[in-house]
Amino acid sequence: MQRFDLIVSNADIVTVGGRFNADIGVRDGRIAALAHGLDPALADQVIDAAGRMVTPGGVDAHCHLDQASDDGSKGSDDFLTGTRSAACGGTTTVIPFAMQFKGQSLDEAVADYHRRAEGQASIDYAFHLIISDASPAVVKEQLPRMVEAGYTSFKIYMTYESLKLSDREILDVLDAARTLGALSMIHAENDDCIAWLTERLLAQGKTAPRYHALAHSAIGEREATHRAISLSELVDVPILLVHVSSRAAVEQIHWARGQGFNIFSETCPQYLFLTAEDLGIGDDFHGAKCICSPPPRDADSQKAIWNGLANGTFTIFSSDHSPYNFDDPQGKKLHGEDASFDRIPNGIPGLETRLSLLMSEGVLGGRISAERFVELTATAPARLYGLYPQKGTIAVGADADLVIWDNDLDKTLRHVDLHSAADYTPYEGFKLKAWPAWTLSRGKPVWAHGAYCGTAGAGRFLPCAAPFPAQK
Ligand code: DUC
Ligand code: ZN
Ligand code: ZN
Repeated sequence: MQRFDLIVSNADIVTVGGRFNADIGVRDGRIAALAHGLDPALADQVIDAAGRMVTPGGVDAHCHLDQASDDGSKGSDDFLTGTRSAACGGTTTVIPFAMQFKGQSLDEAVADYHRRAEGQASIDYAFHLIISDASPAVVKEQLPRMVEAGYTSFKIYMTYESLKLSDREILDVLDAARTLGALSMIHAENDDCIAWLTERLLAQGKTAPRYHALAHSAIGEREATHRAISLSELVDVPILLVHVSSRAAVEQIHWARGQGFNIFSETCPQYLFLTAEDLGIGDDFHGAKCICSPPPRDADSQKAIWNGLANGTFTIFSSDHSPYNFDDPQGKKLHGEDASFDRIPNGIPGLETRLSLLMSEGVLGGRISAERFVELTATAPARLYGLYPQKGTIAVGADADLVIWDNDLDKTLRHVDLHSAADYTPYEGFKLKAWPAWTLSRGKPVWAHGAYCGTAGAGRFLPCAAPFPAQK
């Protein structure tokens, strides 16, 4: 008779392939049995799911934790506080970035981020690389070594002075990704459009946070999205467009899919639940709380993003968690409260609230199915980044990363109830119908009875497999 460390009984299990009721037997951190009527006497611990929905632990494939900067700013969350807040919101795997400074080797960048995560993370983690220096040594010698070692996705910026690559450099990185079977993630905004619009707005005295949304226009996002698609077509390699915010960009992706191009795309909660109006009225500096790039758009774009989630245009749903404290001289007030919008650090918190917002408004709001929720938040990111089936599903042999949901809540989202080190949430006062009752990371509770119960250092590094066949 096989014994279990844990049985989660009477679970309404949701996977991409369907929904079924069963007990989940867990041994040594993995799912060892999915069956009806597992004998509770065979387990050290039993959690009665009481017919509640159980989904795979969330895989948040876009978050910035303890990311270095060269301008004196400092993000709120390190690996301790970021993974803690992720766990409390139902996420059990994060993929933050190992960022390369220009002139730095990828080996140094990766070693630096391993040091930052060591002993801190309470859930499992992998790394994407940010490539800001596409020199031949990096592209030809270092990238192959990195892919071999389990870093199989690269973020490429088309904007931000210290990070952006030229189209020529992007082609070089895409070509390397093709040869290695890796995935390039592209931040698509037209840098010259942003610079030109910013200069004009500032010259007109339009400096308040809300002008950030005008400087980062949907037209610039559409153009860069189309250009990224064209570069991917030229090299004949898949790409992922990250944090898609506007109807105009969604239409480009839809078009590219129609052409048969291998284009993946990601969107984030801020493009469903915020608009440019959240960047403030008049000169109100509080609008800085919602400054991120691309910025939240309008109701029409929100509708296009919801449609894209429902109809399959989007592959994954991530947070782009990149918090800066509002009341902090290293955060949103880096250059004081009178700073022009272009000097305010970009990014907002979202790791902890990603799943509950989408469960509440997407699944319980009748916009997407529970199966699609699982696909967007866990299965597809695990597949795309080479972590499936260890992560992203509920199946025998998979890690026992599970969320047991309370789905009949009438809860108000409050920053004081969250576990990130960020000093605000952009979703203050939002109504939620759902929140995890339990989050289990490899069979161990990290969130239960309304409290964090994880352990710093329990999270393991996950080397990723290359998601695509290598091409000559
Ligand atoms: N934009 C990014 O590209 N990354 C982090 C945060 C942001 O706003
Ligand atoms: Zn980005
Ligand atoms: Zn980001």
